[in-house]
Amino acid sequence: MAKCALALGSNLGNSLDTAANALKALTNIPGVDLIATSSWYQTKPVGPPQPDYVNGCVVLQVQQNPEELLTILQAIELQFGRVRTEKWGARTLDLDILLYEDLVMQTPNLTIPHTHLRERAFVLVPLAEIAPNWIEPVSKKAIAQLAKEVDCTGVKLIDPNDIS
Ligand code: 5RZ
Ligand code: CA
Ligand code: CA
Repeated sequence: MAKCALALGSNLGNSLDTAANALKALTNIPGVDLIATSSWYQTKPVGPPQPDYVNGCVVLQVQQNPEELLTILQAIELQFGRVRTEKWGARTLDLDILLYEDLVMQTPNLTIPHTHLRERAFVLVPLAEIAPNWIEPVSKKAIAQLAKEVDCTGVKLIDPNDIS
């Protein structure tokens, strides 16, 4: 079994519902166990102008290798209506592998740790909630430390009372 961290993002449709349902779909996959779930955050878009995102992170124990996991994540994205248009455009669901054990790998369709992990507050803030001491293997810094080093304005906790 391998420990891995994923990011969830959505900024089209009912993003909170989508994120919560995508999480359920993930945990229903054989060989995937949910270890921890972050709060949900409303975040300002980074990149091209588009609606605000809902972002969150999870830590999983998985039997799948990174390539197998990526295939599963892409199938769930499609199941939730993801349509590939422009790069970095708005999407109903985005599932990214952030970390996989202490693995560093780069293939044409998968980079671990995720390319944007070290500089994106919309990923680091939720991840620091559930994996503060996980060492990011490229910078060799803890997630909590990386989260301290980025500008977190634009990343707002969604009050759980507003969800249920
Ligand atoms: C960042 C793309 C800088 C281009 C990116 C999300 C440039 C996002 C998300 C929020 C994207 C990206 C990929 N903004 N922007 N949450 N995804 N808040 O990170 O999940 S597009 Br230049
Ligand atoms: Ca992403
Ligand atoms: Ca993605």
